[in-house]
Amino acid sequence: MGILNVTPDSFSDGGLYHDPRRAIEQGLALIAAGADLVDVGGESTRPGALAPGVAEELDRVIPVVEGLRAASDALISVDTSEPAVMVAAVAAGADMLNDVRALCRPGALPAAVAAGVPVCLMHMQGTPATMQQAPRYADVVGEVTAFLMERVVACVAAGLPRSSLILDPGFGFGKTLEHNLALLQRLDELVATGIPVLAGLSRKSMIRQLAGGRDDSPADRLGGSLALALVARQRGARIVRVHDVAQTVQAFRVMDGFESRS
Ligand code: 7PM
Repeated sequence: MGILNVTPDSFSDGGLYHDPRRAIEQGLALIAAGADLVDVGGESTRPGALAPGVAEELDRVIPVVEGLRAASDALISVDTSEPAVMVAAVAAGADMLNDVRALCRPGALPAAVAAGVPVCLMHMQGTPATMQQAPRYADVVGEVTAFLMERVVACVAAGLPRSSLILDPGFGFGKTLEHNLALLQRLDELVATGIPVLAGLSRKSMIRQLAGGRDDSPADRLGGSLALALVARQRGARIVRVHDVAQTVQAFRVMDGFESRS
């Protein structure tokens, strides 16, 4: 899954939203680089970010979904928590929804049912504004898994088939380094639910923390992003959400070529 941010303040490739044509070109470049799906996001969930209004989010996202749909058959995912954006995005041709709030917002669950597409449910502790202030868990893997399975039950009860759900532990969303490491180390426990798992680790701060704590910029985290994408895939993730599609595809092909010859 290639990341296509259409926010003015995204931490690693902001500014594209000013011109939907540039965002569409960037999305097509991700597909050309080997992405099976493109995740279009109009709300920055950066720690401390302010949420855009619904009209603003629609304005950022919908023209890009329409443009990509007109130019490509690749799968289009839309990263949103807003019911109106979910409905409009699918009407514009999106194939999937990705909600960092796991359809918890009022109206989101019925909107996703009406949209009739697969949904990625992500775990987050707190809200983007405050989530990194003091993340706390007694048992992070148990609590994240329990939350996601509660959401699965709610989704199935509301009419979303279990076979259309994807689970994501939400790396960096209200988690310390220790929490992120436990979730990745034990990703197999989430995979064991039988529901496909998505992992988003690309350019996240745990890379800087693991690489020795040097201050860097997110775009300098390619090596670490590739390392974590390989680990997530080895632990059973079916989808990895990444900025650097060509490099990730190459890393996966090299790993597959190696494994098939050993
Ligand atoms: C600043 C900090 C900007 C973090 C953007 C982010 C995920 C996601 C995001 C994820 C799923 C990023 C995040 N992360 N959706 N949306 N899983 N399903 O690094 O990990 O792109 S936004």
